Amino acid sequence: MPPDLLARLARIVGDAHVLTDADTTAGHTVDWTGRFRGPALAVVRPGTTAEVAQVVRECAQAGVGVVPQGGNTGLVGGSVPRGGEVVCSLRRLTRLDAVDLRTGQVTAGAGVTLARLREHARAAGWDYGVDLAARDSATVGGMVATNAGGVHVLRHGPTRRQLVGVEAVLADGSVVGRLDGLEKDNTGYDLAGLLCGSEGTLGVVTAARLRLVPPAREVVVVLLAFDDLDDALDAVGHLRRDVDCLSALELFLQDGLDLVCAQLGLRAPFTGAHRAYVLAEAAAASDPTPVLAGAVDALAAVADVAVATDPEARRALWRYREAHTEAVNRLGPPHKLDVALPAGALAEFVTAVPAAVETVAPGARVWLFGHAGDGNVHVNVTGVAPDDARVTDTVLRMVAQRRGSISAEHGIGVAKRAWLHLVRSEAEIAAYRAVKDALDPRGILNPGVLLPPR
Ligand code: FAD
Ligand code: 2HG
Ligand code: ZN
Repeated sequence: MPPDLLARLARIVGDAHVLTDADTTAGHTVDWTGRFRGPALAVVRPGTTAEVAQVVRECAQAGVGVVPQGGNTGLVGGSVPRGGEVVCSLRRLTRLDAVDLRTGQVTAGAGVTLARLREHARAAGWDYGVDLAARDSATVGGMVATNAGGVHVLRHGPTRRQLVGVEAVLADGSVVGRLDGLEKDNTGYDLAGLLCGSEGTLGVVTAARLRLVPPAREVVVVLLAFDDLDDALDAVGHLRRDVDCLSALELFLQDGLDLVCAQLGLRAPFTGAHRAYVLAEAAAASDPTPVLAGAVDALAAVADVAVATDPEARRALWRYREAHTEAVNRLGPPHKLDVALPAGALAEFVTAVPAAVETVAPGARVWLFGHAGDGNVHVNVTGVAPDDARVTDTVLRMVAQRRGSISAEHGIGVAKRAWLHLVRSEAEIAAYRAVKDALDPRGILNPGVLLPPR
């Protein structure tokens, strides 16, 4: 590394935006879970796309890796340094243009948080189709880079579906991308689609042109208790069929609910204990309560029901589900295995995982919850050392045997890169390598993420 790299970076972004001391870099060098951490050469905070381009160019010339970082809420270890890279924090890219009322699109800088984006869209009479519990910190750049899913995938799809265009800085410092908002433009390769989900390994996202959705004016949430997991998953199918305005279908289990209530001091929603809970949300222009209530009445085997229509009561029901991540983290850094299963294998997988984990990590605790409507289960395991690979190996092999996905929505990061071969062929991994080598031949961008180092 040239000795004057930090001075060169400071000339680009200003001294105040090159952080090197442990106190100010601490929040950038350890991930949200506390499981992944590493030293950074510096944390650099560019304020414009041009500054990002110069920072990347300088680092490339110096042969120093760049770890793009947004809100640092990623859960697979991809947003923190591993060995003295420059962390490029995009949080100062907070451009948020006026909503285009004719197209229902908006251009947002990479550092705009999800909460601010949704508030901005709503103020203009629209909404944004992706929502997730890390909304106050997760950024547009991070959500594009991970193709973030969240609770409304069932209705609006993941981030990729909201994307009209992306502006990004490539590994050589060149700026590519289109923010012109053309809904139809079949000209060449889909660079925005390629950058989406690339986890900072192909380019640094600096802005995105996003498609908005009509706002949900009337919303109702129900929490359904079941004493049998198959009954709960059958209910998921029936609700999908009978409620055309469903916007979320989530799943959690009794031990997770107990943990959330204990850790956050919440009262349990029902007096009795149950095997599984399905949270269903319906949203429409006119009150969806009758259609959702009718569909719930037609369900067999519902053990208990809570209904919420006003915003505070809805938030209270959502809290039982959304607070799982926070509650689990309070037990110590978890292993997070975000997986998807074919519908027919979901119940059997959920039932089999705890015993399988017990065989390789006796005494470890398994917490299962997720987006039932998408076949997406979050397997969280606590009580295992951060670098113990046995649990990951066991669970991901179970997923692969059942023809599921080892990364439903969080990405591969460093946490799962060693298991990519379970679900991607040699030819597919070689194609990923070829794309990476073509766009980043020196391996500058997020080295070690997604593909194992050579
Ligand atoms: P970071 O954590 O900073 O980065 C994530 C990855 O993207 C890293 O690889 C990083 O290098 C890369 N990156 C970040 N910014 C850029 C950029 N501008 N250009 C290029 N690469 C970049 N995820 C879901 O999909 N669904 C959920 O429901 C969900 N719920 C969550 C709930 C909680 C409580 C928490 C803590 C996390 C949750 N997540 C969820 C994970 C996380 O919030 C998402 O992955 C989110 O998209 C990350 O955004 P971020 O800005 O924090 O990115
Ligand atoms: C969620 O759905 C997030 O709540 C986080 O994707 C999942 O904590 C997790 O494992
Ligand atoms: Zn999730």
